[in-house]
Amino acid sequence: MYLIYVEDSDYCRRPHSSPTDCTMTQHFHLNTPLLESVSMSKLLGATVYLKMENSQPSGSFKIRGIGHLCQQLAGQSRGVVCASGGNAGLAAAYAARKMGVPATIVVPSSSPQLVFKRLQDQGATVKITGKVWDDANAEALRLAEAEGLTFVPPFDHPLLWQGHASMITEVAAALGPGVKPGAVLLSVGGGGLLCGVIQGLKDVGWTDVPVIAMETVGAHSFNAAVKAGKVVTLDDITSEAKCLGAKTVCQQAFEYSQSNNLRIISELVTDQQALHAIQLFLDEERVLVEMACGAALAAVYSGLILRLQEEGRLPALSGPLLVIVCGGSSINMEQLTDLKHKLQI
Ligand code: PLV
Repeated sequence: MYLIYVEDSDYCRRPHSSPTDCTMTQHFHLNTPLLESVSMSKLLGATVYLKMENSQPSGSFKIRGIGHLCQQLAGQSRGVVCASGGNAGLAAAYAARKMGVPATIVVPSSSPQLVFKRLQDQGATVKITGKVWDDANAEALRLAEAEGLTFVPPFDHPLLWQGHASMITEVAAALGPGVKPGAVLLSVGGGGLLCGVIQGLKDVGWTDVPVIAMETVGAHSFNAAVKAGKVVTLDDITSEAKCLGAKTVCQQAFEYSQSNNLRIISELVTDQQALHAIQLFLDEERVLVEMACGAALAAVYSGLILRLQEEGRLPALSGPLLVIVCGGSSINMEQLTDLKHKLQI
């Protein structure tokens, strides 16, 4: 299965009879594994399925939406530009490389050093601007305008959500008819993953499935919006989960949170809980993910889901818990050790 997709992606680099060949026929993401987690299931007392988005070519789910958007908008482009905490940029760089288009990725100085190198390895020009993602985004918008580049937003665009939605269609196909998740667990940064998953739930008729939307304290723009009853902008990003660090969540994510037809539960964990979750996940599942993903995993490992059920805020699960393992490339053993020192675990 994987080999076929790799060949398919290479197809996009060959000359085509028409410029739309690539856009029409192929996509860059993989159909990722859906794995049962025995240890999480034991902890929760219910079956837990992991949608392994960490195994995407660019290391996270981002390639689904960004690959789709690039194919729709960047076929004839003189170059793409994306501001990113890391993973959106890696997805844009990957898609651009496959399309033979130059990529400029603007990252804030707060992103770990290892991200810069990974972006360069994907053939991207890396520009470091500002302290947080919002600063980098202002520069990306300026570059797009000044140099006529195609702007690739990391989380706020319907084409991204449409691309991300494919992960839920895949889950529906893998679970088979009659099986529906009891809840979906995911992380929220700017809200693109949340919007994509909601789109996917709509596509397969699962809008009654509750979504548990996790952030870390200090990167909690969605939670702040839900509490304020309107989109708000955080003063700063103080969490180490830099890829969740958009100061303002996208409007669509907030609007979904207000919908009476959806059930979105916004919750927070500390950086320490997210880091602890990364370590447990590495030990139990033998997979290393970054802090942004640890935020979601921590909902299981910290007992938060059980607490939500005890408090009557989450109904008893009527099917398996679906965990979106969003992945992320801003992690290696050195970064993990640094985080342990910084957060004193
Ligand atoms: N990261 C974006 C936004 O950063 C980026 O530029 O890469 N999990 C991982 C591993 C991520 O990289 C991200 C987003 C998320 C979750 C959250 O996704 P979102 O932004 O669509 O809610 C500032």
